[in-house]
Order: sequence, then structure tokens, then C-alpha cells
Amino acid sequence: PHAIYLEDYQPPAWRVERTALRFELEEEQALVRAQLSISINPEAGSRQALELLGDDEIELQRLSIDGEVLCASDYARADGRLVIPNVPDSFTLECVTRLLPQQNTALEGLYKSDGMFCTQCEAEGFRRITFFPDRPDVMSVFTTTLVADKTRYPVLLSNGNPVASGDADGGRHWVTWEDPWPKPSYLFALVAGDLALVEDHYTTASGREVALRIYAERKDLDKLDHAMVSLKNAMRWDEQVYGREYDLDIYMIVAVDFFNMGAMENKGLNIFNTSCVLAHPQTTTDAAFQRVEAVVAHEYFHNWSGNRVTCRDWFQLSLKEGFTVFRDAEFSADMNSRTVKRIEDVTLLRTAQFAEDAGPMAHPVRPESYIEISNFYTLTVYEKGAEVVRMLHTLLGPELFRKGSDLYFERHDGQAVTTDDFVRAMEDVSGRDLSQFRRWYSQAGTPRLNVSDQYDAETGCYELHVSQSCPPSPGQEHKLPYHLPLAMGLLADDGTELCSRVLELTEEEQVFRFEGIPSRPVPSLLRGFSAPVKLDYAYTDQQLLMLLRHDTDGFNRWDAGQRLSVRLLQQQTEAWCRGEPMQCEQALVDAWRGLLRDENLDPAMVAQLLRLPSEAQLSELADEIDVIAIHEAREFMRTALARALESEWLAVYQRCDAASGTYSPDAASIGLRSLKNLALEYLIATGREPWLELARQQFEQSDNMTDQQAALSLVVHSGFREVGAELLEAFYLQWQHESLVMNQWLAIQASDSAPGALERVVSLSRHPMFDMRNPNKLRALIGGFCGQNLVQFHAEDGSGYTWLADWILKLDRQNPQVAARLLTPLTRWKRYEPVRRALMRDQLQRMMDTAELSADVYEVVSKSLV
Ligand code: HT7
Ligand code: ZN
Repeated sequence: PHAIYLEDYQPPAWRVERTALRFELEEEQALVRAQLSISINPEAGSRQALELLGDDEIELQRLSIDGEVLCASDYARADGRLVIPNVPDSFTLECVTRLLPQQNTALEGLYKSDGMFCTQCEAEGFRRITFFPDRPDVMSVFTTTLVADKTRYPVLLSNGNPVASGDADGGRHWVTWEDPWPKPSYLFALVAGDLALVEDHYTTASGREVALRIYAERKDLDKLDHAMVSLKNAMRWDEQVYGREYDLDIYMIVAVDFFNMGAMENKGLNIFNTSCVLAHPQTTTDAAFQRVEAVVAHEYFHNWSGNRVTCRDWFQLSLKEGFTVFRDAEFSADMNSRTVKRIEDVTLLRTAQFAEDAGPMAHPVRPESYIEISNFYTLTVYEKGAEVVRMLHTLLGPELFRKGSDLYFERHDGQAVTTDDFVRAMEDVSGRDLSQFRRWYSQAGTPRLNVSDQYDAETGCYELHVSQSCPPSPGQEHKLPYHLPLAMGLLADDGTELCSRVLELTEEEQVFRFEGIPSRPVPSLLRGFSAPVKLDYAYTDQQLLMLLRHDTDGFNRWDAGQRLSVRLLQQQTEAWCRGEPMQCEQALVDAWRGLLRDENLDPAMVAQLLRLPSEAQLSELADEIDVIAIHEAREFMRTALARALESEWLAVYQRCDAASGTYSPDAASIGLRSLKNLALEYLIATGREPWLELARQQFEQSDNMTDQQAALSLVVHSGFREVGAELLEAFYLQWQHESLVMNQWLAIQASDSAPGALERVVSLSRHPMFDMRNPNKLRALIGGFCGQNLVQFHAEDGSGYTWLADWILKLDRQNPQVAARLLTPLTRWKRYEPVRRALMRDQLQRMMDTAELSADVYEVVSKSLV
């Protein structure tokens, strides 16, 4: 496999104004007739042969130009390309291909999910359907006709609006769809199946009626209301906050069980992983309800940030993904608790994106090269990309940012553009020079801010000294300084806020002066996590405790508590390594007691404040990861806080339980459940029997999955093994008919760190509930073990590593995209102590030595071994 480089970009030599597709869907095969109206692109440098992309596996049955059939000598086909040297300036190319969707286990292109046909064309799936200039800067108007058996596939869907339909011979029927908006091939979609739907409608701000339809299997019809409400909220929000209206007569979402990612924003016909659309109180947790809301909104927002204005090439992926994640995060913040949403997003960034940025696959938000683009749908492109857009929002302020977004949409509507175009729109409305800011798109790695201060009591002058640096990353040894907003405040010892500002950093070293400060203040730095950086300031424990109590910035209150917990946990980790006894700081216990007793605080916020940093996050922060020491220290601290505050945990549990009424997925109720279940976690961590009974009662009596699953997972992950097994069995019997619930059943067992974990996951991989062709099952079992069960995955004998490598090699032949993603934990081998490091490396080498790796897995393995 070879790499593709951003610097090699050339405009397309040919345009495709119109594309007419006809799909004959049958039980053994699908026949596709594509008619492309092609003409020379006047913006291309020079005239070139016509080159179309088409996977080697598709069978080309017929090729003609303006009705004249071409013979084999008229074209060349090799390495996923079809080249026709002699073509007129403008012509119609017709091409008939034969596909085997039933055998498509990679879930790219046209495939079958259970009984239904569906497609996934982003990034490069369309070339698995027919020959086409399958690149995002070739935009075409599509008309699609689907023909299929009427009984098996009564529902036939594609992009745009339905314009004609009828019956055909042999019990078949057909429907024609027309999408008036030019789009790249990655936004093409079709669905054919026996689907049920819920239907609603939406009136846009300008008074246009839009039909809203969400399709799923009939058995899931009662799980679609939340997605529908979320969709309507998202449509209203985009009108109010961005002035963006929907532009077709119909908006459809289809839920499918077999899907490589979360969802796909195909024009007018979103296809969703069932896990991101189905929601019902009895089968869905609060976290999953919120994910449905966020993903429905995300895909809807793409209609403008992605579809109307799309990417010039795949290096620009963050143009649509970073912007759209920023938009969906703001939407979720407006629908729920803004601070809690920010805490959740920053936790993900710090845990997983920072780790990616420090690993062998680190890349800039706008990568410079790739072997397989599917490997670049990363936390860096999505989440860090969103942080970059957020920084623009902070630097410009909301009004100018909105003007910039208006200008961007107006200027580039119907075009395929670059991240540079996006920044240029922000520059043009603000009159600011953002050239240095653009380094956020081109430099990889997490910058570090080092802050120190000085106070002169006589003059009342306080100075902050800030220096910035960024570690080397693959292919980028030296980094230039970034332009970033540093939101901050100064607090007096009693918590009074003395000032609050957004400082702008541009230099490697800068000093900021504050006059008239009556006494040495405590700085509250990087408020709201105003930039995706690591910040060092030598806070004392006392200062952190003061910020935890008084900071006016909710995010920084939480962050102060986290900094303190991280510091104490790191001290215990070191103590454990030295064989010394571990201790739990009394000041922390007292601070937590204060939070638990304060009934005026928002329960959602208290739950965030009292959650210890995860093992994964502590690992990211370690110089060299010692999995066992981190686990032992965290368990010690959790148990100590559980026992020291047992009566407070119980009081909070009872208070939240009494306050929760019938289930509702609103922010306040979610907050109550989250604090209640955190209290239950600590009660269980005391190891005392009465709380086991409390958990069992909650498991048996709750009317919602959030509470039932929390109780189950707490008991399974506790020392109460027998009851854990009993509840697992009861849960299985109750929910075996619900595939998504069974994924949770698999994941809870896979993440159980008790001895014998590998045997348990091996046995689960043979359980009828597991299906290796379904990515959700793979993520639950393999992802659950390797990503959530750090102690057992990193077993000292290397058995976890061998198990994962065996799976990757097996899966690579079936679904390379998913195989490459599941491989991530092994890529971090350099971060571990020597024994594990060597064992992990051995498995990477074993994979590398295997013949015929897919490009996906090859890229990850080879880059990891460098
Ligand atoms: N834009 C969508 C990306 C996506 C995808 C990418 C590679 C392989 C399969 C995929 N399914 C969906 C999702 C999104 O960001 O909205
Ligand atoms: Zn997206």
C-alpha cells in the first residue's frame, strides 16, 4: 500500500454534471446501471485521460460511451482504476456492474444488514458500487431508481425526493428518487427493506413543510420517539443559532444493526447504527439517550456543514467534522447542562485524544498524508478539530463568529473547499490575521503551557509568566508557537473574583500584568478549557481546594478537584511501587464531605466532582504506565473514600432516589440518577453486604435501564462474585431478545477485572449472542476487554495481547476498518514498562509479518512499529 499526500492535490480533470443510477436488487446479486454525463473540467490544468475509480472486486459487465459499447482494448483496468484514453470533451458514459452485497462483510459500498440492503459510501465506498471519480470535489446531481421484490423490500429509499414509482414483472416494484442538490458520491445512499416507520413533520422558519420519517425494524418501532424529538430540536436550533434551514421536502433516518461507525449524513437519507437512534427508557441508558440526541443532531447539522459545503479532499475532513462536532456540542450544551457537557467532552479529549496525539498515529487536524483514509476518522480530526473551531469562537466572540459562519456558507454554498477557506471567512469578517492560528491545523501534538506568577504586595502588581511548547510528533520534530485563547480569572483567598479575562498567547514566552490586585491571588487558568493544551502551574493543595469550593467557572471547579485527585492518586501509585502503605488525604475526605452534604448543589455537577479520574486517564498522564500500580492506587482511594463517607453516600443515595420520579431523560433527572448511581458505586466499594442488597433491589425494581444496568455492572465488578453471576443470568433471561442490551451484557463482562477474564471473554466469543460480523458486538466484547479492562488486557504473560492480535488477523479478512480500529490499544506499546512493551511489540511484529494485510491494518501496524 502506498501513501497519498496533500501536497499532490490536483483539481479533477473531468466533471460529472448528472448521474442516473438504476439498481436491480436480487437475492444473489445486485446489478447497477450508471449513466454519467461527463465533461472536461475547464479549471483543470491540462487535458487528461478519463480515470474512474472502481474496486477490483466489482464485475464490469458493460461500458459504453454515447451508446457505443467499448471493447477491452478501449480501456485499461488495474489497481482500482479504469482509464479510458480517448473520450470526447463531453459525453454520456454508461456502465453496468454486478455486485455481491450479500457477501460484503466489510460494510462499505452496498451490503446487507440483516434482511435489508443499505450503503455506506464515505469515504471511498461508492467505488465499490460503480466506476466513478469517487472524490469529494466531484459533485453531481443524482437520480436513482431502485427495483426489488415488493414483498421482501416494500420500502425503497434513496437521496432527495421520490418522483415516480410503479410495479414491475415478477412481483417486483420500483421507485425513482431525485436529489436536486449536487453532491459528492460519498453522500449517496440507498436502503431497501421491510421497514416500519414513525412519521412527523416540521415547518421551517420560512414556512416550508418537511416530512420527517424514521425507519427501523418493526420490533423497534417503540424506540424512535426520542430520535424524532431530537431531530426537531436540532432543526429549530440550527435555524436559531446558525440561520440554517433544511432544503428538501423529506428527511429520513434509517436504523441498521450492522454499521462500522455511529451514523452517516447521506443527503436526505441518514443511515444510523441502531445504537445511535433507538431509545426507550427500559432498554436504553441515560448516556445512550444523550448519545442519540447528539448523533441525530450531528448528522442533521452536516446538511450544511458537510453537504451544502463539502470537503475538497479527505485531508480537509475536519472542515466538516470539527465544525459539526463543535455545533453538536453546543446544541447538547443548550439542551442539557452546559458545564457537564463540557466536562464530558474534555475528559474524552484528555483521555483518548491526548493519547492519540502522543502516539505513533499522531497527525495534525489536517493530515498531510495517509495510506487509508478510514484510519483518519479520529479523535484528532473530530474532537481536537472541534476545539480548534471553539477557539475561533472564543477569539472572535459569538457575533463575529456567526458572521464568519454566514459568510462561509454564503461564499461556498455548493462548493468543495478547505479548512483554509473556513479560516479565511473568519478573517474576513473580523479583520484579524489568523495566519499563526492556522498552525492548529498543520501541527500535531498537544501543546504544553507552563505558567508561573509573581506578586508585588507594595505595588499591587501581579504577573503571569506563560511559556508554551509542543513535543515532537511523527514527521514533525520542531513546532512553532500557537495562537490560542487563555481564559482566566483571579480569585482572592476567600474566593472573591478579582478579575476575569481572555488572554491571547502568540509567543513562546509571554508576561501578562494585572494592576491593583489587593493581595496575592489564586489564578483560575484555562477556564472552560479554552484551548486543547496541557497546563502546568504549581498549585498547592490548599489553592486547589479553594478553587474546588469557590471558582465561578464551573468547569474549573471540577478541574481543580481533578487536579487534586490526580496528584493524590499519583502519590499512592508511587507508594505502591515502593511497597509503602497508601493513604487517603483527610483534606480530600473533608472536601468531599462538604460537597455531599450541600443539598443546594446541582446533583449532576456533584456527580462529576466526586468521580475519580479513570485508569485510562491516569495512564495518559504517567511517564511510564504501570497498569497494576495505577489500578491498585485507584481502588485503594475509592475504597477509602467509600468507607470514610459511608453515611454521606447513603444519605445522597436516598435523597436522589426519593427525588427521582418516573423516568424522563431530561438533564435534571439524568443528574439525579448519575449522582444516585455514583453513591451506589461507593457504597458497594465499602464491601459491605447491606449495600449489595440495595443494589440487588435496584436491579430488580428499577423501571429504567440506567438504574438496572448501573446496579448490574457495580455488582459484577465488585467482589460479590456469586450475586454478580446471578444478576447476569437474570439480565440475560430478561433481555436476550434485545440486541443492543445484549451488547451491554457482553461489555460488562468483558470489562470485569477479576482473575479469569480472558477465559470469560473467550467463552463469550462462542456465545450465541456474539456475532463476529456485527461491529457493535466486536466493540462490546473485544473493545470492552482491551479498552476497559486494563488490568486483564495487560496481563503480564501477554495473553491479552496475543488474543487481540489473533482477532485482528481474523477480522482483517472480513472487515478491515473495524480491525484497524480495534488495534488501537497495541499501538501504545512504547508507553508501558519494558516487559509489557516487548510483549506488545512482538504482537505488532507478528501482524506485520503476516502476508496480505489490508491497507487499513498495514498502516496502523507499520506506523506503530517505527
Ligand atoms: N461522516 C460520517 C463518517 C462515517 C464513516 C467513515 C468511515 C467509515 C464508515 C463511516 N460511517 C460514517 C459520520 C459522521 O461523522 O457524521
Ligand atoms: Zn460527522
